[in-house]
Amino acid sequence: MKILLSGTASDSHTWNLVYLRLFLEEQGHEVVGLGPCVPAELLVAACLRHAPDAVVLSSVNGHGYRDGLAAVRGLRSEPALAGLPVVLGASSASPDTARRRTWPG
Ligand code: B12
Repeated sequence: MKILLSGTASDSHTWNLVYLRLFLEEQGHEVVGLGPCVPAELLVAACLRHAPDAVVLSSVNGHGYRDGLAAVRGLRSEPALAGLPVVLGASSASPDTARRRTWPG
């Protein structure tokens, strides 16, 4: 499976992305990594360019809800990406962000 891995717009943390990339590659997935601080417009452009099977978003700085909504709204505004599975995970270091969201479902 080709997975596009990305940090969220306001989040500059990087070790989460390094860890997740290694983990996903160990599971046999091809990973396209965009790095941290990725605005929704860049995420959308990268998805159109790379045509991933799924998007994994990582947010640990506490702004995952706001950033995640903006990212998913951006993706859903593109007809070609309207059904693309997205998972957003957050840090377990803070109870506020120890949540996981998936779209759709
Ligand atoms: C190192 C660190 C930094 C470094 C980052 C250096 C770098 N290049 O990455 C520096 C000092 C720059 C930094 C800055 C900030 N940080 Co900081 N940082 C940390 C710290 C100590 C460790 C993070 C880390 O690298 N962990 C190692 C990686 C491997 O683990 P991880 O990030 O937890 O990721 C794992 C899980 O979260 C999970 N996961 C992550 N994403 C996803 C996605 C999916 C789909 C799934 C399934 C799982 C998953 O899997 C990962 C691997 O196990 C944490 C506290 C902590 N102990 O966790 C705070 C922490 C994340 N930081 C925090 C904050 C607030 C900030 C700042 C806003 C501070 C400030 N006032 O400037 C800024 C952020 C600026 C920004 N724009 O984002 C808070 C976030 C609070 C919150 N979530 O509500 C934390 C939790 C500290 C705290 N307790 O307050 N930080």
